[in-house]
Amino acid sequence: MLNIKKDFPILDQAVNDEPLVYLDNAATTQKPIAVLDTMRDYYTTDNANVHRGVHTLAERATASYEASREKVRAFIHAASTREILFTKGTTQSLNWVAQFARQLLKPGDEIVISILEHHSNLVPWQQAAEATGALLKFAPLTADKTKLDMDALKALITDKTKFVSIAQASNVLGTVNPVKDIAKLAHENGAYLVVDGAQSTPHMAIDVEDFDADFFAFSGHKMLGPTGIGVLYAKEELLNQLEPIEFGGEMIDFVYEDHSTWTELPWKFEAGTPNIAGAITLGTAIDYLNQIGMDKIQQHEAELIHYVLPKLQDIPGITVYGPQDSAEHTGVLAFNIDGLHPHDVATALDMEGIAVRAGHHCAQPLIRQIAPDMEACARASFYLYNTLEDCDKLVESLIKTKEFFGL
Ligand code: 7TS
Repeated sequence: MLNIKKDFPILDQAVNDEPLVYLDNAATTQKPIAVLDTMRDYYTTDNANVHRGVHTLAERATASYEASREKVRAFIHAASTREILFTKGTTQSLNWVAQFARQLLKPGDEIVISILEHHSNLVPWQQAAEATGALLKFAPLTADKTKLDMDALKALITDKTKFVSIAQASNVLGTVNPVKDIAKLAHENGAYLVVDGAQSTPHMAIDVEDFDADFFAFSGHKMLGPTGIGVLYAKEELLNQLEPIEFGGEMIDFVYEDHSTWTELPWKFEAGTPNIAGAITLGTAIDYLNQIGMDKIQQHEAELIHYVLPKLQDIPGITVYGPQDSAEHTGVLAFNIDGLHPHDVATALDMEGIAVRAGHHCAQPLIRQIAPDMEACARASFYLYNTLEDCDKLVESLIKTKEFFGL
């Protein structure tokens, strides 16, 4: 198992007089020293605007910014850096895709998503459907409400479907959707596949060419990078057809009083001064993950879940959502305890130094189905720096919390 907590200074602190146990990694992750150093070094020695200056600092900043784009390309196995657009994060990436979709959708066209989507992969599609007269359809969960119903999804995708947009990994159920199969279904019906990779890219090896996504979105801050930087991957042939979403500096070739022309990919989509420090620092986060190896990270999380899921299931009155077999479960464990509101669970755990999230997890339609009484749940989400001791602390504290509330 990995033993790398020492690389993450923030984890070495007490919260409410208890050693911090950080289990809110699906919301955002902590940063290793190497990532913190890159941010500081960039502003200390290289800070300049990119793509415009000929002076030395501008050249250094531009070289590092573009080197980071290459690191992202390699990390997700894209064919070309022309396919890698820097954004603020998954939410902006998916909003861009839904804006692009407006350029392609006609009244009567269909968009297929699923009921387990994060609001970021739902609300932009509602808006696109409303603006274009397209119809938004939802693939349901299986009858046991533990995962996406692939048969139902298959039946929903027809030659009317123009976009299928699905999370590769759920931020609540802890499931992984078979995006390669879904890409095939979409493409057989002439639709584009959009993949929300926010919860998968930090945790497993990604190969966009292998699963043949047309668009792929993820956030830097969920994979040890800073906030405010994310990525939209899109196939080059598609980006060549699409018009930019935002206009201004950086993205133009020639500007006249009555019209303008656009520069080449990928810069045609990156209007204005980008998040240079964020992009460069994301590159260091990718280096850090690569040094450990995505397969090892996935294995580490699998071992944690294999250890902790049965212990949680043994606590009387607890319901853990998603698959009940640890082999099918990612490092996201959403749960409720009978008779306790999840906010009380999260507050009680915080008193023990444990950080978990409680609420609807930006997936209200899903939560209404899996936890109709509470319309909320608690969620412990694990990452590469978590340990078996963290798992033990969670289980002990949940038992203590139940005793405290007389349950
Ligand atoms: N898609 C999924 C599947 C997510 O889990 C999240 C964030 C997003 C999109 C949006 O990412 P952002 O970086 O643009 O905010 N999920 C969560 C979560 O589960 N708890 O806090 C944020």
